[in-house]
Amino acid sequence: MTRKSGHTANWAPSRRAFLTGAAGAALTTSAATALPGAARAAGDPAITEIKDWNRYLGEGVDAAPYGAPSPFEAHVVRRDVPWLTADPVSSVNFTPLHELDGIITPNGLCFERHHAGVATIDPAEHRLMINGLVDTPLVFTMQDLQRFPRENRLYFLECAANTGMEWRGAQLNGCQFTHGMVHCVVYTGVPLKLLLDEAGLKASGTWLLAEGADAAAMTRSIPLEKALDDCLVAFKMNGEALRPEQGYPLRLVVPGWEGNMWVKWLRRLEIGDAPYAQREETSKYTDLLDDGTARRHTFVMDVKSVITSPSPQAPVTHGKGPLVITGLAWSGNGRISRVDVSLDGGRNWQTARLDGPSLSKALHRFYLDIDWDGSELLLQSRAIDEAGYVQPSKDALRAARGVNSIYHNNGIQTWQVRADGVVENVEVS
Ligand SMILES: Nc1nc2c(c(=O)[nH]1)N[C@H]1C(S)=C(S)[C@@H](COP(=O)(O)O)O[C@H]1N2
Ligand SMILES: [Mo]
Repeated sequence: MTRKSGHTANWAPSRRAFLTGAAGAALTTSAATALPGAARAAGDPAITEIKDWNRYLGEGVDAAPYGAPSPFEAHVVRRDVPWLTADPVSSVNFTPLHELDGIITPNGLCFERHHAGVATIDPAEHRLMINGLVDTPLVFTMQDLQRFPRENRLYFLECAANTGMEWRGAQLNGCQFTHGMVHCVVYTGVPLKLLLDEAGLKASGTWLLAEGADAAAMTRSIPLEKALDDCLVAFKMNGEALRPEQGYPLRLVVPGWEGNMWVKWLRRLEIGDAPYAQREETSKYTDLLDDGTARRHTFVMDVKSVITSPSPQAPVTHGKGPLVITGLAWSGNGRISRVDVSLDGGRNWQTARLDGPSLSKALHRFYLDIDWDGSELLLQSRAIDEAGYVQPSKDALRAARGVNSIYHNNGIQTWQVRADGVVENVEVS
């Protein structure tokens, strides 16, 4: 506070006096309305007094060559649950869904799931190989890949373990932790089909093995049909280079399918005539059923939704009256056609308002704007996709799949909003 303007200081008191007088009169006529902000016209110092940021020059253009959020948003970060995994290099953190709006996840907030830490790759040294049942095995540099026609597409990525801790009952107190293994960004990349055509597929090829360049050398089998349909080899997210955490310089995009198949730090694609039975598709990412058999190859992430606010980390702090209920819905089968919201644990449902673009295999944003009477709510959301699938209750899921599962839980979530506005994770099935 080195520079002060005598001018402003002289001017401010008279303006304050004026506002206080005017507001006193206004309040008597508008006291009956419950308009948010109406009472504040009585003379809130935050509007009547000039703040330092309104008085002094701010930082110049070069203060942050790569921008960062406001310091007042410092709490909006990915978070992990330390007891979930033994070590941070084979672990996960979670997208702060309760703080976000719209459908795009900012790059720095996309949850991370690594099996052997983040590979730091020099793009000049990175290669993508295509081998196996092809006419001509090929090795591409990053520059080679950028000479193919490229496309931009918005997709969600959801880890199959998202909501896995909630199978048996309500566990983690916040949608960041129960549902935060999902993100949605615009990918720029080359359709995988173009690269496979360049190598020339042999008629006997039916499966593809994707391999990462990280210390886990993660590998997954993908049916060739999917690879030729809508998969991308992506090098950008939300317009800028992939973040290291998301697979810089190259990742596979497998729209609508479980996140584990979206191999990061992609270095090799092998064409074969059968699935490769890798660790991540046999002992992991399979669903142990009640009869002791395991469901395998559950690739599609089924229709799902969650209310992001109010939620345990986003309580209602403003009391009764207008309340915005909002959340996200998504489906690996295509677009979301409808989202219903219940205020009473699933007895009655109202159709929510979808807002923003409705794109296949992308997050959809929904809202229900209510006038809250201050009584307890049991909030639920239920999404329906364009294939006609309806998000199931957790009881329906358990009836079909038992309680041994970890992966692929798309059951309906319940938040209890108490009269004091505090929100808890509860189960109502
Ligand atoms: N090479 C490699 N690819 C990987 C992984 C990995 O550990 N190594 N993790 C997978 C898993 S389990 C998921 S859920 C997604 C997570 O992607 P994200 O870190 O961009 O959120 O990447 C997948 N791709
Ligand atoms: Mo995952």
